[in-house]
Amino acid sequence: MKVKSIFGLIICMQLLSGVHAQLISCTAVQDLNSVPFSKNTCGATSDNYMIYSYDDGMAENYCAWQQAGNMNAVKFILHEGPAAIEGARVYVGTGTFPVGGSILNQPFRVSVYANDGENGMPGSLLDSISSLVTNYEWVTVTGIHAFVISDFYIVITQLSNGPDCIPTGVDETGPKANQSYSRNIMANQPWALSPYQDMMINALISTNVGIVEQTPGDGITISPVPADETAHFEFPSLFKYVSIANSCGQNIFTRDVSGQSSLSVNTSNYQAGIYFASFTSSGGESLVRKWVVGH
Ligand SMILES: [Ca+2]
Repeated sequence: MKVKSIFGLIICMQLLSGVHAQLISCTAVQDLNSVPFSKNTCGATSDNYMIYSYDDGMAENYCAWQQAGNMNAVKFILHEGPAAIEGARVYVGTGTFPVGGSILNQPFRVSVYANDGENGMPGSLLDSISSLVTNYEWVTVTGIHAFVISDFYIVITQLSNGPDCIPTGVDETGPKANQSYSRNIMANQPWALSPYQDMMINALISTNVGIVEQTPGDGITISPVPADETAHFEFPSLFKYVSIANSCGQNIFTRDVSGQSSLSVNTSNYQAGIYFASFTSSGGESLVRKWVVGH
């Protein structure tokens, strides 16, 4: 199954030069990209990750902030969770925008945020890395290690003032995904849907998601295997929350376990199948374990 989808992704890359209609068949073989959206493209540039994108690869416009510190983001819908985010890429064009500016070697930051902020906006910071505009067109940044179990944001923070700053390409070809958001943090404004759609910010998602089923020594056990009426979780008392997501990445259970080292969950109403348990510390760090319910 994995091999099949990788082949599909490579074919998609070859089609990126223009035959957009055929990209739909590519999205069908890649579950993460199964958005009912014909422009949603995917491609593989290495054996280790695939590109999750809402743009058609060609910029009709660009945007950039006047002030460093401000942010642009694309929200990615996670259809098959969870996923490991390895990095991001952003289309910066060929140096024609911002007019009068110089974009090469300008600093920016790539961050992955969970969608747990107010109104589903970016909330918890999952990982972040700083980089420079090393080249024209697509600038790829790896070194991110974020594990997501629901929709997430890739945020580009501008770290230099315009016009000498990173621009973000805008794909104005319809239909639009309208998944692009902006935040003028220097003016203390909240996240809002951007007037610029669709920003050419892509997520790099691992193709070999390593869900650790049992890691000796981390003190987490989930029993029995499979769980029937009840699942019993044991874990170090350092965790604040235990949450459970179904195989679609939807959170179906969260419990504050401060000071506890075990938890029993009634699973009699759970459909048989794969689930993910997240053990989250007060600092926001999570361990995720795959487990199974069978009746
Ligand atoms: Ca376009």
